[in-house]
Amino acid sequence: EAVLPQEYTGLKIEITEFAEKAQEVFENENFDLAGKKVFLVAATLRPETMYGQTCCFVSPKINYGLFDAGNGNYYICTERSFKNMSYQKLTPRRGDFKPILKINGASLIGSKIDAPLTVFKNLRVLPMETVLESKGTGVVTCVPSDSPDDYATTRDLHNKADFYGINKDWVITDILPVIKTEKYGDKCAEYLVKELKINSSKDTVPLATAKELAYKEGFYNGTMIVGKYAGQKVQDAKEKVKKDLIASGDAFAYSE
Ligand code: A2H
Repeated sequence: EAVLPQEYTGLKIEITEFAEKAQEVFENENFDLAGKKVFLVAATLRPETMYGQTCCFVSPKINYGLFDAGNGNYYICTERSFKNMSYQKLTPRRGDFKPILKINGASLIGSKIDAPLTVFKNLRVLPMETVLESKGTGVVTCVPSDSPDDYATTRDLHNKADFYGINKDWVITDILPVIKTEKYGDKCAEYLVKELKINSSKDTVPLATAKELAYKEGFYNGTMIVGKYAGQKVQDAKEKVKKDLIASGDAFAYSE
């Protein structure tokens, strides 16, 4: 466990059409969506990769909260993370972290979303079994170019859509190259998953190795190949993209 606080980018991913099960939850709880904007808040350490988002992951095992974030905005995230936000001046009232309602990750799957910066269209909420409730917001945005976990999960979802209870068409399998390194090319996650012969999103030990290698190589030796900072070092672009996302109201800095 890290001793220093970790600063995440909390990315606001708008839900534009809720899955039927989620709509039922809202109806039963008398929560009227009219005039409201609801966001899944994904916690990421790699804001510079957001151009390549292909879906947003929630855990079917986690009970999320729906929280009033002020100004007609509502967040879906773990209660634990909204509590932290409430002590970081990121919510309307310090120490107020009571959810309006609780909603299981499973009922959100299939919802349509709009994620900032991504070049892909028609993104969906999809399941990821390895999302931890104890870290970040419990919501993970999927970037298969640079995250071995995201790449392996996407591959599993596509190959076993029925098993996961999802529609195969919801899984975007295209990968946008975002960062280039000498060592791993321009899709480092795919490269490392193949190199380390990782067969499944549940191969936690080699996936941790792949994650470490991808992170270090990308950060120290990577060059951006898309977006406003194309041609710049990842080390320089990272903070700039984060600042831009915060300035446009699409994200906020969140620590834990
Ligand atoms: B990262 P750390 Cl492109 N459970 O964002 C499991 N994983 C979680 C999580 C949770 N509750 N909350 C966040 N994460 C993921 C992008 C990314 C990430 C890329 C490459 C590597 C990478 C797109 N997914 O993470 O344990 C989120 O995925 C590898 C470091 O706090 C978040 O950043 O170090 C990262 O793990 C935070 O992990």
